[in-house]
Amino acid sequence: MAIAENRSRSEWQELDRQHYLHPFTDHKDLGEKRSRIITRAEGVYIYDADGNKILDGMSGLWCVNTGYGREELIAAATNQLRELPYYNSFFQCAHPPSIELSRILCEVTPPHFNRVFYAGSGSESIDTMIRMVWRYWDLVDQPERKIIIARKNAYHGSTVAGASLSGMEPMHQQGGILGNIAHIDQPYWFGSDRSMSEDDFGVHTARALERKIEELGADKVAAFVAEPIQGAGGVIIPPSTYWPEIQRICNEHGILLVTDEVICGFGRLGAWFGADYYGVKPDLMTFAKGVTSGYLPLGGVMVGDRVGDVLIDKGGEFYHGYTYSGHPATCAVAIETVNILQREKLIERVRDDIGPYLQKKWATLREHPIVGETRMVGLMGALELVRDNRSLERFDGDSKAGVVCRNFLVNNGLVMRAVGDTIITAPPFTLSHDEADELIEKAWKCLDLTQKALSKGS
Ligand code: PXG
Repeated sequence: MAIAENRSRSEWQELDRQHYLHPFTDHKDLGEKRSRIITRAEGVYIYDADGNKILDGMSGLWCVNTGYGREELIAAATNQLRELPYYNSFFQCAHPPSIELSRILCEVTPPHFNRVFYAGSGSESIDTMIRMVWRYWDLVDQPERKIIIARKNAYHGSTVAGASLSGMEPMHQQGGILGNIAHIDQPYWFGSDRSMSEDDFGVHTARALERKIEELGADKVAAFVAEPIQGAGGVIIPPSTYWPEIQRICNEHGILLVTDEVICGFGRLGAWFGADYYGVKPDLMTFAKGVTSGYLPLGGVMVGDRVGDVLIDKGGEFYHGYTYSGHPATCAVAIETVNILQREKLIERVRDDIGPYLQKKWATLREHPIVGETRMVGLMGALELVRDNRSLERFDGDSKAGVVCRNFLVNNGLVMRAVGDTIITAPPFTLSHDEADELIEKAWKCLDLTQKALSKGS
């Protein structure tokens, strides 16, 4: 049964304005503009309270990877809620869904991952990971190794630890940021002065890690944490030289390597994890979002043997955990999500079929007069808006080209996100070829509208 179906769109908007504080939202501004009320979804489409059908080019928020309306996931949740809606896994208790999911996750991750710790979200996974990293170094008698290095413009969540580790200046300016965290530049070639080749730039930006380690002292550095491809920061795809150099540096200095797989994990790049795609061997991997296809909230940390063996052999009790660590219904949905990915070969589909299909079409957008670069790996892509696609001159910040384009997109039935003047997309793995064509046609049309609107304004 839908909730209070009889309210009109404007009633919902008014109640929303009065009572509901949204994430990352300016409420004065929202109060004037009003929210778009999304009422239902099916396949790769969402529907709003006015009946508009909108192609979801963001899979919700990078999570509904197997698409909306999945009866198998709904059944997995309801069956589990009926059988055992909740029990904790503190005090030497466990239940079949959390144990079974643990087994499955250790099977789909690289062989050195044999243990998992559950959380309720990506941010909680990051907090868990940081506490684990510090605990590890204490247990191996190097307690002075405390500093965690992350990257500018990274997004790792918005709890105190998540916001601290994230490299987002506006978040840091609002205070409450932890110590023992340092940031280095991101491997954003298009955003650089482009005086280096992409390959040289990849090595150069990876070596920023080495320079930072030398500056801080290797004996003070605990870990390096990075998204395989930065998501919320604008789909920053590193040059192919980047990750091998990062791996070398972490190995040489003995520091832990952590990949934040909250977006890249569970198939987004056409491989199970970003670490698989780039051929790196992280010690820990954080995950959330795609593990349940977004149907219920679940996150966690995959613990590699280097850390796991020490935690267990020497660690005693780890004073950490959440009420909802390993929640039975979320674990049941995650098990079924992995089943769907395997049964329907959706990750292979991203790698061999819809991924290459959309990538090829996406690349044609580069011909549009206001597109300076297109890039996409698997089903995770971005395009850069520029004033002129030959000189690559960027719009000035005041023109808000990204926001203008994003608004045209949603009003024309396609959700993509704007990060500054970068337009990003991450559609569900079930996107058909026709739906991919629709995405590209709508994108082209909205680029035209954006170009017209901005040339009028200038
Ligand atoms: N790590 C990464 C890589 C993420 O993308 C988190 C951690 C935190 O997850 P939770 O579940 O605590 O939100 C994220 C979340 C955006 C956007 O605008 C991206 C995220 C969240 C909200 C908005 O692209 N990613």
